[in-house]
Amino acid sequence: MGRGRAALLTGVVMLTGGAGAKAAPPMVTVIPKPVSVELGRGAFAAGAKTTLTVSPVTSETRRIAAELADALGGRIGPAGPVALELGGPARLGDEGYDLTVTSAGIRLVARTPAGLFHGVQTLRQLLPAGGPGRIPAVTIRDYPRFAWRGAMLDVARHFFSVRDVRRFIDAIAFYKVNRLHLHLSDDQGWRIAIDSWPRLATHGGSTAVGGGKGGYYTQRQYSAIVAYARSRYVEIVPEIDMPGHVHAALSSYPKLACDGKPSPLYTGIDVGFSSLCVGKEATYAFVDDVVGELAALTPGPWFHIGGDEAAATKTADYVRFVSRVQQIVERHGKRMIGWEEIGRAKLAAGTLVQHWNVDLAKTELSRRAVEQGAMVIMSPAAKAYLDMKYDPSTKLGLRWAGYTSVLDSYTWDPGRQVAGVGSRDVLGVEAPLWSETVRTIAEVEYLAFPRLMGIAEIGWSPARGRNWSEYRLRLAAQGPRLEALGVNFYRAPEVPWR
Ligand code: TNX
Repeated sequence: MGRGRAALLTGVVMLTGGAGAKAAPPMVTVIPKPVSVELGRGAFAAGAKTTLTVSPVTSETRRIAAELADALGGRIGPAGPVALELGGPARLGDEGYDLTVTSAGIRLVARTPAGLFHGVQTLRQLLPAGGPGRIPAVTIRDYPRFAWRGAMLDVARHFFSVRDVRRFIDAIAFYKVNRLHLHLSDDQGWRIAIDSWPRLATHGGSTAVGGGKGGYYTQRQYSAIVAYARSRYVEIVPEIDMPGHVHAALSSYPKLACDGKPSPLYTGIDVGFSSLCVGKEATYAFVDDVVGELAALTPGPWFHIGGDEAAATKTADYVRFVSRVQQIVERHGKRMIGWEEIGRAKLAAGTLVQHWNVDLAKTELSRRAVEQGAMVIMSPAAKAYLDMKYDPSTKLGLRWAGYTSVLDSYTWDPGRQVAGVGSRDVLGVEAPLWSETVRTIAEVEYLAFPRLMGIAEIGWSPARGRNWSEYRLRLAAQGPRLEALGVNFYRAPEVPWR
């Protein structure tokens, strides 16, 4: 299978079919697949003497250039064969880049630092796994199909340290994922310090599923995550789940429950049994304080209010609650996001709704949100839920939405999930990782990789030109890269791993 050339240039594979199949041209192994790729002749050999220039020089563009210098084994200098430039054409949009590699040099052009950053990730994937070396001569034009390419980490069922989250951010940014949604509260744990309601974290954060010790982020730690994510062009989207999934908050402040009765913390994995008391004013003072503090710590424009599986809240109460909370979120300068159930309420235009349910009878909720002017983030559970088991032999994970193979998670289109919700209504895709069964970041990675890479590609690459038989070869070539990065992953049997 073209081993000769692949051995020379690790960023390239020959995509020939089985015996008798027509030879296809060689293809770079980059994920997500760029919009257009033309391979040239030869390669650029990067080494210790390679110098990079960057223009204009700002602390931000220098930081991006320094990352590339590090990957190439070179350094930033006043002149040299590798050039990073802002000021690209409008067609590149907010995140696109043009990349030209010849045997003489590299030119990377974008309109924004984010575009330069994405181009650097492409270059990292064109280098040999784990070290400097030769980059194939290539011309790439690239920009995303969707603005929102997200991952979600449930830090409530099990808690993950700042270090773990940073590590996850590094891995997702390598595949041009640009949102990290943090599910910060649930029945089993409250994971963010709120100064005006301190027991949420100190009591509500003190355990986890299975009864472990839990944990929470101080506001300073949360800000450090936000800043680190920004430096990788990943925007943090905070979620406080309400009016259901709130047992940890009710146990911390019993007055938020309708019966006002104290209750012990919960460490099981049931859903749908807790509710804030929609009729009490204290509830809205609480929501206002929590949204206010967290919004002030979050530079991104969104605030996710959850809103899923509120089985312990009457429908009329739910609808009333969501419209009041929507006003609170707006007052704190954010745009509201909710799981698809918020489609039952009256929504302001510009709201985002996150589609997740596999139950076809309920998909009309996302459509109802769209009819009110909302846009959709697509996270269909049977395709995009990273906590579903791969197959019957997978030990971690759940299976309520079915087994989700690497093939399943790659072969779907965000514009064809819900009747009445087309590509135009879709802002992008997101892959949630619920953590009932995962306790360590290595376990998170095992479920996320490689499925998240396919979802990143669905979010970034044009639908035309994507197909599994070609993707699996590019994916196989990413194995050594994930190893070099120290990212744990599942060696799915349907992929011919190198
Ligand atoms: C459903 S999907 C949930 C979560 C669970 C998850 C487990 C959604 C919005 N809610 O509370 O953790 O299933 O897969």
